[in-house]
Amino acid sequence: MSMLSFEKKYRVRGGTLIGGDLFDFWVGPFYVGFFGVTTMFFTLLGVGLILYGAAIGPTWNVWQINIAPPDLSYGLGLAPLKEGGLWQFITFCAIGAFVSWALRQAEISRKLGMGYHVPVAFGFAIFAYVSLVVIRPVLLGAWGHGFPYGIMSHLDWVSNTGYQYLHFHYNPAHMIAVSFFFTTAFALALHGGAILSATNPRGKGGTVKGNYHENSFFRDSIGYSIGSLGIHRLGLFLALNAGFWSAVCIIISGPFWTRGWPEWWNWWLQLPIWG
Ligand code: 07D
Ligand code: 07D
Ligand code: U10
Repeated sequence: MSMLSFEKKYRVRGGTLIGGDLFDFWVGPFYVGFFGVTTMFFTLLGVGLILYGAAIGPTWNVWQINIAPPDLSYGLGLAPLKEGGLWQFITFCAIGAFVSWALRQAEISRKLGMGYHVPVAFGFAIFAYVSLVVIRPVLLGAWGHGFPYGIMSHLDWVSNTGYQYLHFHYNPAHMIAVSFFFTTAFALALHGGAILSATNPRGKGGTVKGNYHENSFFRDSIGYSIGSLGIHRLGLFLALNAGFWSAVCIIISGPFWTRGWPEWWNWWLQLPIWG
């Protein structure tokens, strides 16, 4: 919850990208701003359309609700509402809401005189989503290649799409993305462990340790410490790469490689060095 007693001095006017003073205020703990209003607008409209889609669908079971993209035969055209048009409308609202959210983060960063690292990072997540529902479908020539909106149905899509390429684990960009996801979790565990172990000394009355001890721990154990700012740079780098290579792995599947992914590795067998 917000701590208004000392947060007041951080609630400064200005720094808005658009709208001047018009929406430059807070509601409870939330900064509003022009992009807060557009976030709310797209979110309410999008959620309303999902509820409408559920209402005209066969089930209210939250796991089974499904709003499917249009049939491939509609290509890149607009489909009637009940035949995928809803999905198209919801996709538009989702992108509107996500981009508004990133711009609201940028306005808050400006107000606080901070860098744009957080909105840039969220931009990578938006890129991954857009790669699934806009970039790849456009490259393949039909909105029907987007994933359906539903908790279980989107899992079916991932599985089906994966098996279309026989064995998705052989997709080299998928390998890079997966390795970055694993490394991100590993780095976060090391960092969480290092900070907590330094601030929670063993035994009652022990002194809280800091930077030097954290550095020494990693020098003693692996011969090198990346440092306390460095680990945050590395964390951001790893996480952004996880999202980036995910987007790459799905964009290349279909538009740039149509056969099974295991076959891609034939280049290795065809190297001239095998004689
Ligand atoms: C913990 C932050 C909180 C966010 C949460 C998600 C909704 C959806 C909508 C009923 C880490 C809120 C959920 C608003 C409700 C309707 C219509 C973030 C945290 C708690 N997936 N996915 C999940 C989304 C894709 C995949 C869970 C979204 C791709 C697999 C949740 C998107 C592919 C598995 C969910 C998206 C894919 C999941 C938990 C968008 C490849 C699971 C998510 C907008 C990326 C896991 C039943 C989580 C699961 C899961 C949401 C896209 C694969 C429902 C919003 C198409 C393999 N996904 N997903 O914790 O249990 O994220 O599924 O792109 O196993 Mg998914
Ligand atoms: C897209 C989410 C963006 C979210 C946004 C925000 C809200 C608001 C509100 C909570 C990208 C949404 C916010 C809605 C919520 C409130 C209040 C994130 C996105 C903008 N795979 N695979 C990946 C692994 C297999 C396949 C990525 C592992 C099988 C396909 C990642 C394994 C086959 C696709 C990954 C494995 C297969 C992927 C997902 C193991 C199936 C994709 C992460 C151990 C038979 C997808 C861009 C991601 C992709 C993807 C990991 C197995 C198929 C690298 C670890 C072999 C078809 N897989 N996979 O992208 O790249 O996050 O999407 O087996 O399309 Mg895979
Ligand atoms: C980090 C860190 C660090 C910290 C940290 C953290 C990273 C340095 C110092 C942060 C980390 C944590 C707290 C840990 C937990 C976090 C996670 C596990 C990540 C996942 C997070 C969640 C699941 C929570 C998600 C919650 C969200 C997104 C909040 C939801 C909020 C809303 C729905 C409201 C958003 C507000 C908006 C958009 C603007 C304000 C608007 C209002 C208040 C509503 C009023 C509306 C208006 C005035 C506009 C009206 C709208 C109009 C007119 C349109 C209407 C149109 C129609 C058509 C109807 O590194 O260490 O510690 O803590």
